[in-house]
Amino acid sequence: MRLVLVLGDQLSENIAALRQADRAQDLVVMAEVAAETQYVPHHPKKIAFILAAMRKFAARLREDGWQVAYTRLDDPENTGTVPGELLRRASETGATDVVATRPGEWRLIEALETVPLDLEILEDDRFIASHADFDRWAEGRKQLRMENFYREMRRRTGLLMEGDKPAGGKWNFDTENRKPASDDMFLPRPSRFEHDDTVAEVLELVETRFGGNFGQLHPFGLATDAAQAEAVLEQFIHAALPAFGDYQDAMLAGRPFLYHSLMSAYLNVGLLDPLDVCRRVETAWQAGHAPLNAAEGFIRQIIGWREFVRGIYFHEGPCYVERNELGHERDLPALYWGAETGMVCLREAVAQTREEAYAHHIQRLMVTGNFGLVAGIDPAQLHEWYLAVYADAFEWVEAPNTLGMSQFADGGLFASKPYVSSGNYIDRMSDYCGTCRYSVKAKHGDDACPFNLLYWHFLNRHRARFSSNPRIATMYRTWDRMDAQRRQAILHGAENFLKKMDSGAQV
Ligand code: FAD
Ligand code: DLZ
Ligand code: SF4
Repeated sequence: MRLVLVLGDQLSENIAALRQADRAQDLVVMAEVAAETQYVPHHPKKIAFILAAMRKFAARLREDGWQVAYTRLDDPENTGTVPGELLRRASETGATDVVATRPGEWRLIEALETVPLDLEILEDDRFIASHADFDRWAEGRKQLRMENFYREMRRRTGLLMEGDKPAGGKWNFDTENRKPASDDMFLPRPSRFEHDDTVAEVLELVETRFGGNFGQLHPFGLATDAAQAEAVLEQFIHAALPAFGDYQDAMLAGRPFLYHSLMSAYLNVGLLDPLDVCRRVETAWQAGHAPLNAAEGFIRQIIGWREFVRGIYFHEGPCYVERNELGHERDLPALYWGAETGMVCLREAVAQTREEAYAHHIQRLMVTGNFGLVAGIDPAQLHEWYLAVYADAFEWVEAPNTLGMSQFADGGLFASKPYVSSGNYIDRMSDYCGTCRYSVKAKHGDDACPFNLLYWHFLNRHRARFSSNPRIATMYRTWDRMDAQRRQAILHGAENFLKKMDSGAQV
């Protein structure tokens, strides 16, 4: 008999370890453990989602004839860690061999490697590019750019290809995907699921144990099994995909989901298969149900960005998460944990994160991420925040997005410029600024939008690094052309704002 480890984000019947196992003889080990539920203060919705999905997956495996040793969080014998549970099951059964699928975090890979059992770790092949594929692609390249990698993935999968040419004659339709939304638009309602007995039981457990963590547990309507996740996919293709491309970057107060797919959490834990999802989206385009800019934009996020950031995470190794090339050391301000703020964009992004354990990409990148970068917040603290608060957050995908794409903490390994902006960008893409206590039009002075001040403060303090970057050199020329008094007023305003925020006062 062998032990077959299945982790909380490996909930696919097709996962490598299960494919290699023998259902007549082997024992599947699944465990809810303190170490995984506490390594960051996860949002209660995220914990409930994962534990409920684990319990339902274990039940399904049993129905399919597998033997499953399942540890519940409140099991008195629970050792509290994944390696501990493997050792406990080994001593109960006399098994010495373990087969596992490679975890998505170095932390857990390293912990597993210390287990004194005969452990075979298989590659997680739910991804299109293996680690070797990515390393081969990256080798010898001066710059690691998603766009080049994405084209290879298009060729490899044949998605949206006409022979060896991209469908529609272009690889990327991003320039068509930047429409701001208006609040009288018809928006699809996201699927919400009734609580079955498993979900109800898990919600009680999570309420008791993790009710004090940042985040609202109720109302809870996430999908917790493959059939429900499939319903989310169907609903997305039917109702949201046609407008997905156009409004991908838009933000509206009180409308957290817009035309986004809400699929990241389901993809990341294994309830949906990424290639299957992309093929279904391609079919919708072929059938004339969605325009090419929507289908291409969506498929690029999955076979492009998702695969690419995973490649980066494993290519760079465990120390990636410690990088801080810009030397940012400011503590994460309390507003990220819901302290009152007059900045409507941040208040909205944080409030919906607290309610939904979800924010869409532009909110993560251009609101909470942008603020972190221009304010000089310690990227390690931001990394921990993003890892904790989103239901889809696992280090392989969260860390490169936070440290690399959003915070430039890896020195621009794959981002060609830092994602910083003044308030103008947020104003163009959202309806936030109209009700804000700050004025997005004011460039300095007490009422000036903090992004307008901090944007220049950032460029000024990192001049040596960025002034020769062709993608932002023009901004330095604009700065240099401003009269000295105005520059002084902006920098002074930014310093005052940061001082106030650091003192704990409301900003
Ligand atoms: P949609 O907008 O509908 O996009 C479709 C799918 O494409 C997503 O479900 C996701 O699987 C994939 N995708 C899109 N963008 C990315 C990306 N940049 N990297 C990887 N996959 C992508 N995504 C996570 O899955 N987990 C994270 O922990 C995470 N942390 C992030 C942190 C920061 C600072 C930033 C800027 C982005 C982060 N992202 C993360 C990427 C992206 O924001 C989310 O995947 C997306 O918002 C999820 O919502 P959705 O499913 O509605 O996506
Ligand atoms: C995120 C998470 C949580 C909250 N709880 C568990 C758990 O109790 N048991 C488990 O096997 N996995 C859990 N996970 C997912 C793991 O943290 C995830 O497998 C690793 O971070 C690797 O990606
Ligand atoms: Fe955000 Fe500035 Fe707009 Fe206020 S004015 S919502 S702080 S961008």
